[in-house]
Amino acid sequence: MKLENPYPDEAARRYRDAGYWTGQTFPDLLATAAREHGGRPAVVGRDVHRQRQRWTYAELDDRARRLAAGLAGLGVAPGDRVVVWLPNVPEYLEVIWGLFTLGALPVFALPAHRESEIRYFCEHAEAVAVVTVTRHDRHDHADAARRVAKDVASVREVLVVDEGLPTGEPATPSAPEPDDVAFLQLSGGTTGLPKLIPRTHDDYLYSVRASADICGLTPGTVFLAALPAAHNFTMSSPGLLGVMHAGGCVVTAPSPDPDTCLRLVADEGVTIAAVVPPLAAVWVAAAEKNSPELPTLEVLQVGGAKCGSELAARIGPALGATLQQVFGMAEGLVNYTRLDDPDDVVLHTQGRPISPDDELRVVDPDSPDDREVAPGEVGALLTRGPYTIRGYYRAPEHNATAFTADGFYRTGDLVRLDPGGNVVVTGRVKEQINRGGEKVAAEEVENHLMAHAAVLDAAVVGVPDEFLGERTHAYVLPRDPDEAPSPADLRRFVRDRGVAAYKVPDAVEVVTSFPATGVGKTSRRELRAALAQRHTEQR
Ligand code: J2J
Repeated sequence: MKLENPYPDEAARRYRDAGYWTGQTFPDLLATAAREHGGRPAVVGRDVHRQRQRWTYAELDDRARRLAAGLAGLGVAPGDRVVVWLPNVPEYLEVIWGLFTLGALPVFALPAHRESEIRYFCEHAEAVAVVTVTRHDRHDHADAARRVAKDVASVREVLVVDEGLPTGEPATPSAPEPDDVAFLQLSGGTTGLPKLIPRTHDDYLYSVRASADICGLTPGTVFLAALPAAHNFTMSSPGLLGVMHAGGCVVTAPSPDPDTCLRLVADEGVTIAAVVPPLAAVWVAAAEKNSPELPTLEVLQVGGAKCGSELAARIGPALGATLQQVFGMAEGLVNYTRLDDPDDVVLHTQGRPISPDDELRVVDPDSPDDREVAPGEVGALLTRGPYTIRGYYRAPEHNATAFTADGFYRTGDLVRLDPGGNVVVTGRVKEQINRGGEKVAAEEVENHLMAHAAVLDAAVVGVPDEFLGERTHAYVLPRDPDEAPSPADLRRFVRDRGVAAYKVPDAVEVVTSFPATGVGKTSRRELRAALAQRHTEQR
C-alpha cells in the first residue's frame, strides 16, 4: 500500500540524499538483528500463560517466520490490514514481526480499547483479522473481537494468542518497497472518530534509528516496556524498535505499577524505561519510600504529557537515573532532551527535534494565514519533516484542515522555542484532553453521551487534575430536566457502549443550560472554553 498523501518528490529526494531514508524496511531490521545479534536476548517477559520467556533474536526471527507462514496459510496476504489488540507480552513482538515478515500491515490498537473502537478500526482499515487474547484487564477481548468479526465483512479471522497461533515452515520475509505503508498507528484524535496514521518503512525507521542514536542504545541496552507496547512512544522513541535496531533486550511489563516495574528494573538489569508523568510520579514516590537498589537504570524517559519541573527535579535523586523529556506524536515529530543537556534544559523543556530537517513553525493561532509569532513567543506548533505524515489514512476532509497547504501538520500544541531551539509545551489549541498521556477527543465522548435517548446535548472539557494533569468533565443537557439521567447512569451508558475506560468521563454534571458564551453563533470551541473557564473559577 502506498501513501494517499505522499511526500512531494523534491522532499523525498532531499530526505534520501541526506541519508535519512536509507531504503531499510521492517523485514530488513529483523533480518539484520537476527544476523548480527542472533544469540542475544531480544525479549524477556511473561507470556500469555504467565510463563517467563526469554527469546533470542534468532528465536524471535524463527517464530516470526513460522507465524508469517501460518498466517499466509489462513489467507492473510501482503498488504492486508490486521488489528493487533494485545497487552505487553513477548508474543506481542512475535505477532507484529510475523505480520511485518508476511508484509501485512498491523493496526495498533491499545489493550484499553473496547469493542466499539476495535469495530471502527476494522471497518475503517477493512482489516482481514484481529489478533488478541482471551481476556485482559477483566474484559473478554476474544468475545468482543468475535462479535466484531461477525458484523464486519472484511474480518475473516480472530486469532487468540493463548489458543495458539497458526504456524508453518519458516517463510521467506516479504520484500516491501521502502515507500510502502508499513502499518497504521492511532491518533489521539480531536474529532468524533479516531484517525489512522499511515507510516512508511523509510520514514518510521529513520526516526527509530536516529532515536536509538540520540538515546545511546547499544546491545547492552535493556528497555522496560511499561506503557502499552502499541503506543508510539513505547514502540519507537526509541522504544522496542530502537532497542531491536541496537540489538538490545526488551522486557515486557505486565503492569506499569511501581511494584512490578521497579522489581523488573532490579531483576532484569533494566537500563532505560519510558513512562508518562503520572507514572513517573508514582515510581518516584515508591522509590523515595523504599530506596530500592537500581544500579543499572541509566535513563528514565518521560513524555506523552507535560512533565512539570518539580516532578522532573525529583526523578534523578529518587531513581538514580538521568531524566529525558520526550515530546512526540504518532503523526511524526519527536523531540528529546539530550542525555548531556544541562539541568535547566532537562528540567524545564521538552527537548528538540530528532532531525536537522524537522521544520518547526510557531504561529499565531488566531491568524488565518498562519503568521509566525516573534522568536520566543508562544504560538501554535506546525511541523513538517522526514518522518511526519502529510495526511491521515482515508480522511480527506479532516486532512484539509489538519495540514497546511504546504504540508505542515497542525499539531494543536501551544509551544515556545527557547534560544537553543528547545521546545517548551505550554498548552494546546486542539479539542483534545490529555489525561496523563491518554488522549481523549472531546467530540468523540460527546457523541457517545448524545447517543443516550434522554440527552439533548453534551460538552466535554478538560479540568486541572493534580495527578493526571487533566481529567474529563462532561456537561450534559437533558431533553427533559424532570427526567434527566443521573451522572452514574450516564457514565455507565458510555462504558457500556464499549469504549476504553479512559474515555468515560471522570465527572458528569447535568445542567439545565450551557452558559452563554457571548452574542451570536456559539462554536463548540467557545462553548468548551467557557465551560472549562467556569470550572476553573469554581475552584
Ligand atoms: C507535553 N505534551 C506532550 C510532552 C506528547 C513519544 C512521546 C510521546 C508521544 C505521544 C509519542 C508531550 N509534553 N512531553 O508519539 O513518539 C502531547 C502533545 C502531542 C500529543 C501526541 C512519542 N508528549 N504530548 O504522546 O500521538 O499534545 O504521542 O501533540 O499519543 O501528546 O500524542 P500521541
